[in-house]
Amino acid sequence: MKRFWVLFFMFWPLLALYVCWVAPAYDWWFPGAAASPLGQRIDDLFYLILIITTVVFIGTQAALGYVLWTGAQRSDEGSEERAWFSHGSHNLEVIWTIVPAGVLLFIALYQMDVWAEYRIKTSFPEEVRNDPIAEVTARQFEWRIRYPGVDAEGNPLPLMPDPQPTDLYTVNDLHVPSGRPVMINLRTDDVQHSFFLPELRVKQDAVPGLVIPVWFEATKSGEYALLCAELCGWGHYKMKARLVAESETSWQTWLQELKAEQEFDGVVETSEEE
Ligand SMILES: [Cu+2]
Repeated sequence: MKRFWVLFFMFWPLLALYVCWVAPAYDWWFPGAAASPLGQRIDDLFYLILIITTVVFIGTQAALGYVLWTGAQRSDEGSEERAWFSHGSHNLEVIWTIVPAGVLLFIALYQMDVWAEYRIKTSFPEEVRNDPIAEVTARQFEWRIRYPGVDAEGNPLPLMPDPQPTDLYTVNDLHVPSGRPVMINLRTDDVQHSFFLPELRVKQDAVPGLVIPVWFEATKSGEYALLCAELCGWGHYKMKARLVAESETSWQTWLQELKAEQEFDGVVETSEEE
């Protein structure tokens, strides 16, 4: 019976390993490869930590299995003692404190560059640091996007902190050029939300009272999900928008179309006489 329990408790970690092993083949994994260069580096960090924790997990589970197995054997020998008592090992304790502390310190230092590039404005790509492409305002339950418009010659205007008459607006539809970094200013009108681009590995809380710069780069043109990752009320589930990354020219064209649509006064002139 004791062996049954030994095998029972050894079965679960083995099952966990098996599930991890087959998960990618069944798509129980990331939503595809990272669609941004920084996202790729974030994935690399994730895999590094996954490898470290897997090695530790297998090691500790194997040690646990060994102790269970030998412990079960011991009480079968008919000895008086029902268990083997230990008061611990000072040396072992020192080792398993210092080794994880070292590993944690290594991870903390190793990920600093990626973190800085992701979050600290002075480490953002220089070309976008002071040039937000749009302002994204979360509210219950949608994303409102404000673009600085274009001037009469079609040149893009800079984004002003306050709304301008030339601004262009969309809801739940963020368009950006692909293949280069872009920065948005993130705000919220009401409660806390979270700007989440899973394919690009971008997630940033929108905090009342703050304007938070967020940058990203879509490697390829395409349509990506833009979700809210902070439970923000009853309609949180429907705070789903899209990010459209497109070539510089088609993005410019889209802006022009948006401008024309927004400036359309509803009057259609016809050439017919009388
Ligand atoms: Cu939300």
